Amino acid sequence: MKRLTAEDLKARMTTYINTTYRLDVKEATEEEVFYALAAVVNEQVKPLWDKTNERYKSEQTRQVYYLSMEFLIGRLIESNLLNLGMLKEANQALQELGFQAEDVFTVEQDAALGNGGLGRLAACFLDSLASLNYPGHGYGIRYRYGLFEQRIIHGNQVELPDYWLKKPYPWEVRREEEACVVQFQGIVRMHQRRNGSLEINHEHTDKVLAVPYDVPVIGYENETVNTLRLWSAEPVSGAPDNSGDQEEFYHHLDFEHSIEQLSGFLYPDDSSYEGKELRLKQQYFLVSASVQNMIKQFKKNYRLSSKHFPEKIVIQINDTHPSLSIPELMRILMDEEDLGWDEAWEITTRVFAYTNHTTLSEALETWPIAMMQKLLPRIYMIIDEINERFCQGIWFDHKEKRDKIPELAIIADEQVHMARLAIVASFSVNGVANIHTEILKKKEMKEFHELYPERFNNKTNGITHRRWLMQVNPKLTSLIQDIIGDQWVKRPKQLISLLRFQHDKDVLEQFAKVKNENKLALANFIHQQMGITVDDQSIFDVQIKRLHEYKRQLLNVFHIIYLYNELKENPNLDMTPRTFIFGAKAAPSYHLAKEVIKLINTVASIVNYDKDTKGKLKVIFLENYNVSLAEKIIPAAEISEQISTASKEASGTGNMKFMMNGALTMGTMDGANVEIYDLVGEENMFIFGLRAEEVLDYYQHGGYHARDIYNKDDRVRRILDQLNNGEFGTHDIEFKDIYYNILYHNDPYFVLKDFEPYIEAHEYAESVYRDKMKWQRMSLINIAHSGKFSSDRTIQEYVNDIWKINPT
Ligand code: B1N
Repeated sequence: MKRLTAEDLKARMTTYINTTYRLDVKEATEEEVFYALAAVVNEQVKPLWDKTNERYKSEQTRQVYYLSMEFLIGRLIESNLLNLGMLKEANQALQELGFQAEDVFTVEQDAALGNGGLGRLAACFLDSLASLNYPGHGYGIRYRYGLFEQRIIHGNQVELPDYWLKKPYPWEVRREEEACVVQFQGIVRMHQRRNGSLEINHEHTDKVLAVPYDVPVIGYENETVNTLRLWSAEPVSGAPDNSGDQEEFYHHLDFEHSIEQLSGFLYPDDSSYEGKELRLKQQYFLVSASVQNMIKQFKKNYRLSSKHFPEKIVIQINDTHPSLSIPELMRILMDEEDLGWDEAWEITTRVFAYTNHTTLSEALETWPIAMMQKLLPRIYMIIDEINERFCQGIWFDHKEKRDKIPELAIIADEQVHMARLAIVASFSVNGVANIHTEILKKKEMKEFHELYPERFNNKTNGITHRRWLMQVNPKLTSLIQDIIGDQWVKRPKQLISLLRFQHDKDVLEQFAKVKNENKLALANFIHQQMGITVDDQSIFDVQIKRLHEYKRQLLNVFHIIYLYNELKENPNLDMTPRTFIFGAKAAPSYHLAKEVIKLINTVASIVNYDKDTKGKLKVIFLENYNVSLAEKIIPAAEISEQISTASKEASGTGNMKFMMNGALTMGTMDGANVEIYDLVGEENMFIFGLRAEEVLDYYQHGGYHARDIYNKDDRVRRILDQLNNGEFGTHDIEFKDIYYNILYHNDPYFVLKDFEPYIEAHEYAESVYRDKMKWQRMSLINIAHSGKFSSDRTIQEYVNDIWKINPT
């Protein structure tokens, strides 16, 4: 495929604008130019997409499907152009046509079909699969409303609906011919056939049409274009029959009315769940449509019987959210393909692999039996049978575990335990960072690990270096290319060659210059957004992620309040100026998280306008944190705050993005921070605080008393009292809930316990920062080791150990 030059791009965009809008380019708006550019991209992509599909079909390729309730893809224009090898050319073309590239790119709405790390990981994985020429596709939901838009009003988070499809989404293609019907509720009848087998009839169901919209996933400078298939819920055609039972008729009307809710909005909970029936419906809608579609394509394209399914298909389920795909495949194999239980089970357990993303108890999905039985009667019967056979198996074949059945059973205490179902039916169970997988094996899933040790494995997360280095940080990218060439683009581990320059003062200065330019760009953006001037010579200290108690934004704020108090006592304090930058959305129902957002904003409004802190402290809360905002902030960051309570953050992926862009990690020994530490060593990051074993030990045996720290440490007492007695606050603003949570609920995330070590780590960081060359050397060492965290490495491990697919 020929790459387009800037001239080609200009010519094609011009033609598009002339013919579609009947305008001269000069008269076109940014929006029209954006659609023209997207159309040119799509024109390039179409033949590659068709060819990729034909290839998979003609070679009967083994394929992986990544099943996920979330794909946090953000904008695609730049990454599509980058992967097609035309990003620089497009920038030039736009400029020559008289447009600011950035203004054109930002016409595209972020596709915020995810909450945070889990959804963004799915998006990075798709990019790596295509870029490594692997046959791998995503199945998800085309939510009409993505993650809410956040406004900060008087310091409070306010949520607005994210109607991202207002304008046409240029990357999707509706594929009505691939639509299928998903059924809910109804009555299950069994008939004995003459040969003794059972015939299952599922009748009087509520039917929903699942219509797919396909988004191309373009590989980096190769000819692979895979598919992200997103399902939209629509009524099945045909007017309801009003001639019979009136009650049934009104039930039907009621149901019709509720259909659009199925793909209506994304639940805004990250690492926690609300056991809402609509969410369960969404999950079944996704998996039923997806599994039906896989089987249909498999039969049509490969012309094999269903017993060959596991040879050609592997399904990775992204946490338990799509785990109903397991009984759904059983249902189709038995009720529609007429296989017996044993055959169906043999096939199913060779197809599924399950990734666990969290050990937080509030995120573990369980559904009430009654809810599932009513909504999905046939699916519930199958889960019940899986459970029955599983428990029997333990009773007879694992006598030593008989007393553990209550904690192993899939159905127990009136609930269906989805993680247990996923483990029992999958041939692979993986965690997302070493420490997380070890905790699964030794604690959370200990009993299952003892039953099935061979199923457990680790796959440390990754991020696509194409988006998170090459696209977001072109200056750093070209500097790296000038110094070590571009082998690392295809083999990111080659970034390690940068180590040879760690003592080259000239090189270090060039890195410092790039960072400064990126800081200046962010400072300008902040000024334009908020009207606040930040000192581009100050340390840019950044914490951007979902707001959650375990992520401990509160610890960060306590540090800031501490610095503020110090400066108030001694305005002449010799201190390197700091800018603390936050971005965070809180789940709308998460009260304490919202209080922390308010606290950050309140502290900001005090600190930013106090004469005693002028020039030394600034606090910036950027509203509506999303993928596009992360892309602006990360290249400018110097300190990356990764300060979760040890053992709580399964992996983290922001930590990797910052490292790759030269920020130094201020972090606990948690998630993938541990693996950053293993690579760069303690001298090249700032590690502090309790270790995971200590935290787990406190939870198990007690022995932590937050109040003792409050009593002993004046700095801590001062801060907490300020929260309690309304000192931070003008009129009605106080933070008693935070105060009570720490002192009366014994500080469940160890904020006070880690306060002092955190302050010390910051003091040390500040002292290092004074030595510019030392800081730059540490930064370069981090970039050099960041290649491990390319999702290309992660995907290669999934391929080798789990998926066993081949590149094409
Ligand atoms: O998944 C990321 C990890 O890097 C993070 O450490 C982890 O917190 C995150 C229920 C979740 N775990 N669980 C969720 C999201 C939505 C939801 O409804 C749970 N997200 C994570 C990628 O592995």
